[in-house]
Amino acid sequence: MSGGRAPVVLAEVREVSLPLVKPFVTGFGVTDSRRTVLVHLRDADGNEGWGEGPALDHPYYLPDTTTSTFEAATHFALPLALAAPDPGPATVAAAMERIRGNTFARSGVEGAFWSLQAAAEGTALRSLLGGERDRVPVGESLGIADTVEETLAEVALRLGEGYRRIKLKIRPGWDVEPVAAVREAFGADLMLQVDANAAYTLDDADQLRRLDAYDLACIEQPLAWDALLEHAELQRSLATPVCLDETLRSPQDVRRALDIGACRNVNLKPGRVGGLTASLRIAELCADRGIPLWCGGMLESGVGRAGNLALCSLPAFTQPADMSPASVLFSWDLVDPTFEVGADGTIAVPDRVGLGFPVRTDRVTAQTLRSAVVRDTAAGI
Ligand code: OSB
Ligand code: MG
Repeated sequence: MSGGRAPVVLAEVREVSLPLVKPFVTGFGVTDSRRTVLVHLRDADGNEGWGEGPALDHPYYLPDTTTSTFEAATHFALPLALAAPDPGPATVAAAMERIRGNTFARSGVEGAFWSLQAAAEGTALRSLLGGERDRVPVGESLGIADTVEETLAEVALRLGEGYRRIKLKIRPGWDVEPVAAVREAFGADLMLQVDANAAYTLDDADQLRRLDAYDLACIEQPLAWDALLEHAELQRSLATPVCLDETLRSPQDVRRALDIGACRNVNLKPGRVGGLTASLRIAELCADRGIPLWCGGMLESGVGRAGNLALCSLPAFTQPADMSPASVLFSWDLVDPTFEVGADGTIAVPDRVGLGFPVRTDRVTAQTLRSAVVRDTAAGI
């Protein structure tokens, strides 16, 4: 241990269950339970760090699951991080680079070191990341509904609450009809986009091209999670920008996708790309190339959302983030007070020291399904 950081005296991984208000229906299926992974650190001065590895319960979005994330964080990511020389945001990211994939686990661990560092320095996470904005515009991601009427009612509700942009989940059989209805009902000024969560193939290109008529900000992840070349082929025949989500799991993935024209818009989720260090690299890449960038969401608790929000305060994020307030997803949050969307469709990025939101440790404890204390034998804890 060197560099003036107080040593980490507690390092634990927790699997917690968050009851969803209603099932989230997408192109990959129904998500009706939500377990997530938290990483908690404490240093010898009593500063706390919290991070979240928000994989889903199932492997239908990406290979990572809550279970695999808990295991990878407990047995590999956190031990490697603790054994890094002078563990801090940058050194732990480098120490965990040996791990293949398991981006959500690495992100949860790194997030805890970022917020611990902010707490120890007496600064806000946002400032540590170099963020400038104090409010960020947000949009809502609407799951697939049973009827078009239900979707129209939900869009009206969210626009009334101030949301700046609407993203509709689509899949074969639920695409042009809801998109046309929303465009017709809410007019040309509505920023509207769709997310297919990998539910189409190149054989569906004609159907996807029909969406060009609705002036969408982007079509997110139309093809399979690993279909990089196919997305480039599709983008060549679509007027609407393709946005990639599942396919982009590292800064290198983003560079490759942009180099071959597989997308013209980027959804960045810190969990999916392995953490905030990789996110900063991607933000720089997109800013350099003039690519519209926005922060996606993984139905995170307020712990994960806090990191996303701090990241969104960077100027490279040029489009509204997927960031429904926790109250839209859960009846309560693991942070309290949590954030709320203002009437102007923006959320305040806190300038509080550390994570930015007070963690309700009583709720974390009550919701914990299992936990593991990780000891760095080299550091004697
Ligand atoms: O594809 O963007 C996605 C949630 C879970 C998994 C994948 C996605 C989503 C969302 C929700 O769209 C966005 C949010 O967290 O508000
Ligand atoms: Mg998506």
